[in-house]
Amino acid sequence: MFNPFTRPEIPMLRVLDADGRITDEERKPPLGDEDVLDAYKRMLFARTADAQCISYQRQGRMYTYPPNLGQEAIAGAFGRVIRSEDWLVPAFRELGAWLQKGVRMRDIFLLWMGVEEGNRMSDAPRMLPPSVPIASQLLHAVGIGKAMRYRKEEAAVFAFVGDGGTSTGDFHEALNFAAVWDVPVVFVIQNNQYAISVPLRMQTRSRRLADRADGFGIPGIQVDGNDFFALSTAAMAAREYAIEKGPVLVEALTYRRGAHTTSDDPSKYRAPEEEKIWETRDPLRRLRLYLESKGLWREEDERALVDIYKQEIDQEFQIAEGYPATRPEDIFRHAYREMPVDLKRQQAEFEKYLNWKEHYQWQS
Ligand SMILES: Cc1ncc(C[n+]2csc(CCOP(=O)(O)OP(=O)(O)O)c2C)c(N)n1
Repeated sequence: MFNPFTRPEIPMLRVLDADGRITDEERKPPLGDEDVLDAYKRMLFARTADAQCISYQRQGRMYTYPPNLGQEAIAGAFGRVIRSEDWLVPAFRELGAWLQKGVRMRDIFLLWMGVEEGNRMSDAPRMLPPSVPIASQLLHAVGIGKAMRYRKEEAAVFAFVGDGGTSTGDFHEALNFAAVWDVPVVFVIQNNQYAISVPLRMQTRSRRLADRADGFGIPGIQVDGNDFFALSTAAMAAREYAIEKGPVLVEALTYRRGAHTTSDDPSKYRAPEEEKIWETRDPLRRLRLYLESKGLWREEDERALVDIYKQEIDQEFQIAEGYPATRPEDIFRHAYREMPVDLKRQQAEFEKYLNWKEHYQWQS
């Protein structure tokens, strides 16, 4: 019997297999060997910086950090495509894209040290600060896109969100109005399959998050989020489409190999077998195997470069550590030019509490 409710399965975009072999020559992005090598090095830098961040946090020198391990190809590929005239609207787990936009490591350290200046990202024009309230940034992205259309700018907005973020009202409101206004926004979902401890299957019945695009009347695609080549092809096409026509949704299917943040322990909610499977699909490993097979990269190159990167990153960390520490009143600054009465009251109360705490600690 005819079943009107069945829909065909649309394959995920993939170009590079887990062993670093090209499986779809036609969809390979137009990048030369030098470009691919450069992209790999940038991803390697991001991975090295990521590991250093976790180490600094563990030494008590940084408050918190959200690891990127396993997701670097997404930021690596999109970061290459995002131009200086484009806007980058981040969530908080796209380190490689921030770096390619021009953010300095010292600002990233300041950010996670709780120093407000880190949020300014002064070396990265057209980038918003990271957004901890998940998916709220998508509304800002749509507003920026509308302004760009109004000013007839030939550029795009790249807005990132996690799979958990797609369960929010903000996600739906943003995509709906993006579609209605034809704004030039590329929405990138980093589907790492977990929102902290909540797996995707407990958040949605959608087969693929990319399918959500249909409901908004915009194109959507699911891409292998550990495949630098497929991601690059999708990113280039998405930018072009967004500028010419309107918003697009890219779901990059990946896996967060590390913890949600340095305050999380994934062994409480994930099986080691699952983690092992995704280790074999690691995005850097895949691209490295590709480069090695072409004689463009050797293990010695990697070791030497990681040593250089570590030193570079450490120098930046020392600069960040040299900044004056955050003062309690900084928490209340930066949001308003004239602080409203209720916030002033909160600040006074907080100062009273700190005085009390200091006195109490001295006594005990
Ligand atoms: C509006 C809002 N609700 C809840 C939280 C608490 N929270 C922080 S991260 C997170 C999960 C985010 O998951 P996802 O969007 O998949 O991104 P990921 O952390 O996996 O990169 C939640 C619920 C928050 N930051 N903001």
